[in-house]
Amino acid sequence: MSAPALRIAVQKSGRLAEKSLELLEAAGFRVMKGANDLLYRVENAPIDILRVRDDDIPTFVGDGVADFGIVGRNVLAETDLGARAPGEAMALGFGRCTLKIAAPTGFKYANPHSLAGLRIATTYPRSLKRFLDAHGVEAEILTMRGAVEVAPRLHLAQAICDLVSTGATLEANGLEAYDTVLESEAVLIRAPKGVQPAFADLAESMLARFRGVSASRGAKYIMMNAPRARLAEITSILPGADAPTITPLAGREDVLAVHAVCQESVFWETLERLKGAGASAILVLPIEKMM
Ligand code: PRT
Ligand code: ZN
Repeated sequence: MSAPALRIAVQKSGRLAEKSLELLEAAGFRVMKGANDLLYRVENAPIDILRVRDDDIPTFVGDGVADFGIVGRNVLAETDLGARAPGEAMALGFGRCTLKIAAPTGFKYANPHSLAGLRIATTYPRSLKRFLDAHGVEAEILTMRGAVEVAPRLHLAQAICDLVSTGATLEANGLEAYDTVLESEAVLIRAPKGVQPAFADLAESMLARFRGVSASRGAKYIMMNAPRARLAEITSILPGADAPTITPLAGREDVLAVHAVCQESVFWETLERLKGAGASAILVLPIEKMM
């Protein structure tokens, strides 16, 4: 028997596997990739990482076999666990994709009612059914295990409902995307009855660190000198910054130093606009940690 630990279920191999371990590492948990393929340990905290098929993660968490799980929102939405359904604790910002309605190019799609009476192939029958019901559309759902994108060409269905990220798969199959059924990304899910009491504090700290990792990913620290007279204009250009720090510069009455955390991307255009507004010595720095 292993020592008690907080248990997190992650995908063993696939699109989310590596990024899930990277998140734990970025949060300061040193993952030991031991001989046991199904279970990794964390060296510096009592955390066990269960490595499983992504489809099994909601059930593991729902049943309390794991306290947390990292899985695509699309998989969580498709699992029907009733009262045992895990809750989404936080969105993690990777594994982004969209569950879309698609049909052969040239299909006259106006709105969901264009699907009435048709047959739609998908590996996401529950999510599709919810979408159709929400729009009061009656259509036949053909559940497949994979290769949904070939269904129209084989005359198995007139439309499909599938995950799209770059759109290359749709294009290669002569299909075009229309309505969005679900916006997905990797999410942290937690057991409905809460974590094991002995690990409640550890769980809280892990969540706070994950939030910090997610927040710091796109964020930048920006510093510049700004003419006092144009301060309002300059701070209004800063993307996603609340309350910048403004400090005087030694021996300069007319110029101030402006420091701010920008939550959104800082583009070259932003820097050009700042310069245009009189800012100088502009520095943009990555942020490693944030809490
Ligand atoms: O073995 P296991 O069951 O664990 O893995 P899996 O094969 O079921 O899942 P995997 O590893 O393929 O995907 C895991 C999760 O990654 C999914 O549940 C999504 O949340 C997320 N994700 C992000 C994607 C995509 N992007 C994606 N593009 N999952 C699948 N796709 C497929 C899509 O189904 C389609 O066939 O990629 C194709 C489309 O990609 P584009 O780039 O051509 O549009
Ligand atoms: Zn799967």
